[in-house]
Amino acid sequence: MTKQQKESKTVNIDIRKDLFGANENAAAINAETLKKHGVIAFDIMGSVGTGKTQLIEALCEHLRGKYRILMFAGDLATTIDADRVASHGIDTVQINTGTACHLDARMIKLALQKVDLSYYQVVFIENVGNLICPAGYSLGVDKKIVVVSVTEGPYMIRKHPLTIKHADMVIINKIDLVEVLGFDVDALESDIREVDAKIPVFRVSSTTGEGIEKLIKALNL
Ligand SMILES: Nc1nc2c(ncn2[C@@H]2O[C@H](COP(=O)(O)OP(=O)(O)O)[C@@H](O)[C@H]2O)c(=O)[nH]1
Ligand SMILES: [Mg+2]
Repeated sequence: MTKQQKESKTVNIDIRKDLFGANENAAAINAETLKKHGVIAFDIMGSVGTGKTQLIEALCEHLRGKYRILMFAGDLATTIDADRVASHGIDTVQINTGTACHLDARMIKLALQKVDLSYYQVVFIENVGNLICPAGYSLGVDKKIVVVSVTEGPYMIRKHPLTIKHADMVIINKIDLVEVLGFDVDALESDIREVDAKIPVFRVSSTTGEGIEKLIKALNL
């Protein structure tokens, strides 16, 4: 055996473990920071166009007299969603991710350092529009909420069950369009239940306000 062979070593790098480990550490710090300031935070995930921003706008309209609210807008490049929420008199923080298809805990940690958290009571985080990537990255919030809607067709849960597995609550939005689309909401809800039999599911319309008060109660707000 040559000297080279005797001394050779193999180093295994588990990228997933390192990446997710670092994220989990940052998420734990975020959770601690939010708890220390008595802030309740929600991570709102879902595909582009399901109504995440409109839902946050509807929630803010109901809650802004009761709580001091901060919204974090995760977006690749624009400030469109932050501007929409700001038009309701809500403070916002824009997080542009560039090419990243999701927010991660380190981005939220940085953002939390830039605000006076002692002023706020509720934080809504709109994740980057994507039903797949955000699911695996904890942000350190109290509840992960997935927004799906009746305009994405009937198969999105069956095609993307992972997001539901990581969530604490599912919102079926745009319920006002069910009749005109002839959409089978019960079938969609049973697809959700196939993935997680116990997950709370709420049917709302962020446009008409249907179901929003019931949702607010369920969020303990
Ligand atoms: N009819 C109807 N339209 C909605 C509802 N929620 C959102 N929308 C519309 O759907 C589009 C996408 O909503 P948006 O909040 O931007 O989705 P996001 O990409 O998930 O943030 C917009 O044109 C909204 O006005 C709803 O409950 N009912
Ligand atoms: Mg949006």
